[in-house]
Amino acid sequence: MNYLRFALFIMGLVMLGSCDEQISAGDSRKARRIVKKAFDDRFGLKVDHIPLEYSEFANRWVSTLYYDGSLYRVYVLPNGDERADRFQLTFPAGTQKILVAIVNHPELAFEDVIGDTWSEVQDAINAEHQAYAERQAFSTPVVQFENTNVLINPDRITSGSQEELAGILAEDGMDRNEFDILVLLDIDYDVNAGGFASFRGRFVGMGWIYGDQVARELNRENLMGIANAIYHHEIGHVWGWEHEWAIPEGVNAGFITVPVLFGWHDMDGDGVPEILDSNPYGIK
Ligand SMILES: [Ca+2]
Ligand SMILES: [Ca+2]
Ligand SMILES: [Zn+2]
Repeated sequence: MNYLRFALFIMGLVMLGSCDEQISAGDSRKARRIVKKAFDDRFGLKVDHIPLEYSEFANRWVSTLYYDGSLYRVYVLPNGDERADRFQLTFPAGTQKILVAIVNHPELAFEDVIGDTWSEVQDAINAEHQAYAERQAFSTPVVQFENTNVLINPDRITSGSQEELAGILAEDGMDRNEFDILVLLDIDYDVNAGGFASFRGRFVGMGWIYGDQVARELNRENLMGIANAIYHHEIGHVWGWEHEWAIPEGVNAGFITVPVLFGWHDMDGDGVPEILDSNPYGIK
C-alpha cells in the first residue's frame, strides 16, 4: 500500500466513523427532533408545528418562530450541534410604513418617475404579497408597504447615515418614529454600490445595483430591480433574514426566502398564517 492509498483508506475510516453524528440535508427527522428540544430547553416553548428548511449555502438546518414579539431562531449544524438565538425586531407582518428618501441628483431626473414608474414598481411589490395571500386563501395580505417618497437635495447628504437622514426629516417637519423603516436611495451610475441594511436595524441604504451592461436609466426594469433589492432583500434583513436561508422556488420566487421561515405559511390549518395567528405553531 502506497502512502496516498493509505491516507485515503484512513480518511475513509474517519468519514465513516463520524457518519452517525452528521445531520445532512436528508435528515429532517433528526433535525426536527433537535430543533424541538432546543425550543423547549432554551426558551421553554413546546412547539408542535416546526418551520424547518435546509440551507444549501450554509449546510445547516434553519428553524424560525416569529412569536410573542421575538424571532426565535435555531440552526442545526452538520455535527448535530444547535445554535439557538432570540431577537427582538420588526416582524414581517402587517402594514409597514416606509419612508423612501431619494437623493435628487439633477442628472437622474428622479422627479420624472417618482409619481409613475417608481410608484408603479412599489405597487407591484404590494401586489406580489396580495397574490401570495390569494394563493394561500388568506383573508388579508400578510405584508403591505405604505410608502412615502420624498426627494432630498444632494447637498444635504454627506455621510448618508441613518442619523443624518433622521435629522433632515426633522428639519422638514417629519418624525423618524412615524415610520417603521427608513430607506435612503442614493443612485450614482458610476458606482455599483448595491444596498445594505443592518440585521434587526430599521434603516436601508440603496445605490445603483447594475454593472456596465445595463443602461443607465430609470426605466421600469431597472427600477423594479431596485425595488426588489429594497423590499425583498434589504428589508428582509430588517426582519431577521440571513443570506443563507433557503431560497424559494416556483410561484414564490419573488420572495427572498421560503414563506414558512417568515411565518407566512399556515402550519396549523386554521387558515391564518402563523405570524398573524393568535395561537401559532401549535405552541403550548
Ligand atoms: Ca395558522
Ligand atoms: Ca392557530
Ligand atoms: Zn444582504
